[in-house]
Order: sequence, then structure tokens, then C-alpha cells
Amino acid sequence: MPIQWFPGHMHKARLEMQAVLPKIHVIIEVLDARIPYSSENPMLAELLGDKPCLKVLTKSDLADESQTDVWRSHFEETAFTRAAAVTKEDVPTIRQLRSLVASMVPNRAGKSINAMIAGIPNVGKSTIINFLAGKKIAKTGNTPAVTKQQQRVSIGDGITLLDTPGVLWPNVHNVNSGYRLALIGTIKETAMDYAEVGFFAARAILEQWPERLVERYGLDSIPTTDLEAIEAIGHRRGCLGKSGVIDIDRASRILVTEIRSGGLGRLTFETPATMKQEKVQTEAAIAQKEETTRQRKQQRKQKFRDQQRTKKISRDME
Ligand SMILES: Nc1nc2c(ncn2[C@@H]2O[C@H](COP(=O)(O)OP(=O)(O)OP(=O)(O)O)[C@@H](O)[C@H]2O)c(=O)[nH]1
Ligand SMILES: [Mg+2]
Repeated sequence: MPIQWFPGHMHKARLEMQAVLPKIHVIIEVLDARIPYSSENPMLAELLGDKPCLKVLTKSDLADESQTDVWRSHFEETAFTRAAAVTKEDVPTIRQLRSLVASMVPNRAGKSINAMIAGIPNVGKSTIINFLAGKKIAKTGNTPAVTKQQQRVSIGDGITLLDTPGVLWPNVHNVNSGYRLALIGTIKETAMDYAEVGFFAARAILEQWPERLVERYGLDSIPTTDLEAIEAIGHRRGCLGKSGVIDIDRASRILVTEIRSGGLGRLTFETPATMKQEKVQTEAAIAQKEETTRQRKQQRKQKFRDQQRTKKISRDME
């Protein structure tokens, strides 16, 4: 696993969300357009029930445009759900989210609408809040926002927005999701291993966009393995360690950083089809884990019963 997860935070996020939801008419769920599946939090869908949800795909400037359209259509197949793609470079599109939000709650026509933005760390929540509010009220950057006091801000069209976003924790069970979250920069540097994420990235690029790797790093041919790819990048970028060996960690950092900033073009790492496949695999892995835990518990119980019986027999014999 390239990253560490924090189940304690998940529990806290659930309680916070549960407390605020009754007052909210629409949730604006912010997802990263490059990984709309892995940046989702399954808990949110569960908590929302039938409450309208606007899925906003952020950083769409870094994602494949046609894939973003596929995802939008996919999300809108779900009842009470609308989807829109935005980028911070296109503020008018972000401000249009207001009319979309208003259209999702026709029963609130002429009344005030309370909306809340929710999403995983670093996905672009504060950026959206600031553009909707028309002023800088939420801090943007790479550190998770700390909620001190919840305030409300009017953003027009009768909509009031909670100015502190609900920070959710990402999908924890799927190993591939973990890698993708680390790859796009959701995870703090200190909690991830660049080489591991670099190898994952190299495999993804080789599978889907090998020619971009060749072009970006001026390679003579398409590498055949992830190691070959990382070594080739290291070679081209002068990442030499002691005794002339390629520094794998440095080469991996270069690949990951350049993918994040769009250096290898617009990339979407997931499709609704791969999501379905991975969901099945993840559910099977969870079921397997639960079964193993159940069996272990049973074995421990049995062992305890056997020990008690042995003790009783020896007592009876005394
Ligand atoms: N390329 C690109 N970068 C974006 C976009 N939106 C936000 N960012 C960048 O993504 C980073 C995180 O944005 P924030 O708005 O601070 O994200 P957040 O969800 O509030 O993050 P936390 O408060 O840490 O949970 C910042 O460096 C933004 O400049 C976008 O549409 N395109
Ligand atoms: Mg923020």
C-alpha cells in the first residue's frame, strides 16, 4: 500500500456530516475529473439518501475531455444527481453551478436554499467556494482545511453556502484507488512512497499512453516494463546516484510531478467500466478478509473452550 489511511477521521467525518445534513437542501460533491471513482466517498451516497447531489468534476483541464463527458453521463443515470465539469481557469462555468443547484430543488423556488460542498482533501473545494462567493473566504492550497467555526455565505440565486467544506476521506479498500489518489496528489508527501507510486504511474502510462512517455522524455523506443520506463526517465533527466546507478526515487518523483502538472497531457485514469470491475474485486477482497477474521475468531473461541475443558478434566481427576 503506498499510503496510510485514517479510519478515525472517517468516523468523525460521518458524525459531522450527519449533524449538518438535515439543514442542507443540496450537496455539492467535488470529485477530481482524473479519478472520479477513487475521489468519491461511498459513505456520502449512503448518508445522502434521496437528497439532491451535484457532482462537480474539478481540474477538468487536466483530464481527458471525452472521458469527462462519459463520467458526467454516468453520474446522471442516478436519480437526484446532476454532474458538471469545471476548471479554475473558467470562472463563469463555476458560477453557473448556482443555477444548476437552484434547478435541482424546484420545491425551494422562492425560498432560501442551503448548499454544502463536500469532498476529499485537495480536490478543489475551497477554490469553488471562493469563486462562488466572489471573494476569498476559504484558504486554498495543499493542506487540509481546519474547520474552526462554521459560517454561511450568500452566493446569489437564493443560495446560502456553508463556507467550510465537509472534508471526506477517500475510498480506503481498493489498492488501485490508493495509488491513483497518491498519484494525483491527494496524499501528503510524508505518507507516500514515491517509488511505489512512480512504478504504478509508469505501468498506467505504458498501458494506455506509451507514445506520450516516448515523446515527453525523448526515448528511442517504448520501454517494456515499469522498471525500464523509470530507468529510462532517470537516464534522460540525469538522475544518477552513487556509482552511476539510476536514482529510482528521483526518477519516480519526476514522473509523478510531471503527470500531476499535466506534462504528459490530459489524463483520466478511470472509466465507469474499470470502476465496475474494481468494485467487484474490492468487494471480493473485503468478503475474503471478513471470512478470514471470522474463522480466526472461531478458532480462538474453540481453543479457549478446549483449554477450559482440559482444565476441568484435570481438576476432576485431582
Ligand atoms: N489544474 C487545476 N488545479 C486546480 C483546480 N482547482 C483547484 N486546483 C488546485 O488544487 C489545489 C487544491 O485546491 P483547494 O481548493 O485548496 O482544494 P481543497 O479541496 O479545498 O483542499 P483541502 O482544503 O486541502 O481539503 C490548489 O493548489 C488549487 O490551485 C483546477 O480546476 N485545475
Ligand atoms: Mg480547502
